Amino acid sequence: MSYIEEIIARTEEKNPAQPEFIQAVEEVLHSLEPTVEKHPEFVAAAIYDRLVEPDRQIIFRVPWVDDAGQVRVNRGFRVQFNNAIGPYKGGLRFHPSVNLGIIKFLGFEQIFKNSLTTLPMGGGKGGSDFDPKGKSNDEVMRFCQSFTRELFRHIGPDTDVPAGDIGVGGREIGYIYGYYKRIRNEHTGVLTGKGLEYGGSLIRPEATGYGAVYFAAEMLATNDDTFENKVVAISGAGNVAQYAAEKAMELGGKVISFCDSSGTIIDLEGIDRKKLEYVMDLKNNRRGRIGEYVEQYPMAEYYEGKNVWDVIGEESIRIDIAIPSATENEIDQKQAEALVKNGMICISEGANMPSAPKAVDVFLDHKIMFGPGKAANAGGVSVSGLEMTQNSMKLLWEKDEVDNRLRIIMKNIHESCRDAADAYGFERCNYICGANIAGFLKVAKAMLAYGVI
Ligand code: NDP
Ligand code: 2IT
Repeated sequence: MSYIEEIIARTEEKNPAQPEFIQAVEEVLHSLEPTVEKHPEFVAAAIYDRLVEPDRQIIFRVPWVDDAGQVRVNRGFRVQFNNAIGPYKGGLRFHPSVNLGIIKFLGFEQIFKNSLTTLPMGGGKGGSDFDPKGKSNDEVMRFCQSFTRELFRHIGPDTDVPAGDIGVGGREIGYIYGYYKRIRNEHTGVLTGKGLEYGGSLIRPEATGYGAVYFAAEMLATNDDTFENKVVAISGAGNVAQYAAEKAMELGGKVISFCDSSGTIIDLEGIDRKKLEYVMDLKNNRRGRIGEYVEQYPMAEYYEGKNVWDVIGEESIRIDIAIPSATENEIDQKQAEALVKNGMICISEGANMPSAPKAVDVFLDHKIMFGPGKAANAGGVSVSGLEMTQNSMKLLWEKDEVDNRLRIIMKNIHESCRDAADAYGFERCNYICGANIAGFLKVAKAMLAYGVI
């Protein structure tokens, strides 16, 4: 058994029933194999063992009262994984599937993602098994206030700075920030993704989706190719999916899909600006289901209970580019094979870990340009970092300033993935190992500098 395999085995033994966390650890550590030989000092200081053990895992009760006056209880989490290169930073996810293993997988990924951005941010993640779907605004507010009643003591602008993720958008950040401000009597940059009126940054809502498209454009450019006239399949219909669609369209791509947990819509005529505005209003204001799209646009097709990748395979729909933007493990091996068969040349992961390990193997075997989540979706946390900078300076940058910085960051992330893959002898399209190694080295060197702490 190699040194890395021993660490993976120990991590599995210590963290039973956390399959997503183990999946993320395996993927990262396997690609770090070549660093073991090059850096005996990392082994001597047990950097790899220390990396898979979070600094701190906080679990708490979140009681709240629903509109019928009934007391409900959810579970809250904040995992502060690693703050070697900056304060803990990462989103909050509200979804019924949330458990400790999922938050740990997300927090672990965040360490390397945040390192890749070049900004000083450590890795963390939090959330709750609360389901915002079907809840009134008042119920969401009461839940957020109860959640913050415990979270507030663990976070701070120089300690840990949460943001949004699945189920946590502008509305939830407003409630959490407002309550934090009230109980701390402080107006600081303790959260990102804030409203523009109270310390938010322009381009933060757009950043993850735009960034995933910028990363895809960088990959395509290595083959002198662009988004022009490409058929683009996008999954999800939330924050990341909406803005990935907007930017892909702007660059000349034809976006044909969205999905939510109820089903998928395929619009082979292409989703234009007006149709996207309909989806944004449906999802962000009316909080409806994506199936309603076909009532407005009957030329589109709705597939109940299926995700985008099922439909593309079953209906043999030709696509060029995929931007999975819903959730982890949404693409399995069979679906990956169908995507390759249907002509896909490039995939940029807007979501965290959307491709299951066997799906990733299919993409690499077929030399598909593959942008792994921790590189491709780093635009969101990058602009969160820029929001923190603006909060510290107590000013607001203009839209173009933030967007240009985002573009440069995504270009630099693409370059550092390629350079690290080259330096460690991986194939050119293997951005995965490049991302893991480049993200890891900075964190490992910082940990080494601190001694054993
Ligand atoms: P949203 O809550 O805005 O949207 C999530 C979308 O994905 C919804 O359409 C939702 O459908 C669908 N979805 C979520 N879970 C499932 C599931 N289990 N099965 C099927 N569909 C599902 O979240 P975001 O757009 O913010 O996040 C999407 C992905 O991007 C996540 O993986 C997140 O971790 C990642 N990400 C987000 C960033 C951000 O800045 N927001 C930054 C980097 C990564 P439904 O409404 O039916 O639940
Ligand atoms: O997964 C992610 O990078 C996010 N949900 C965004 C985190 C952040 O702090 O902006």
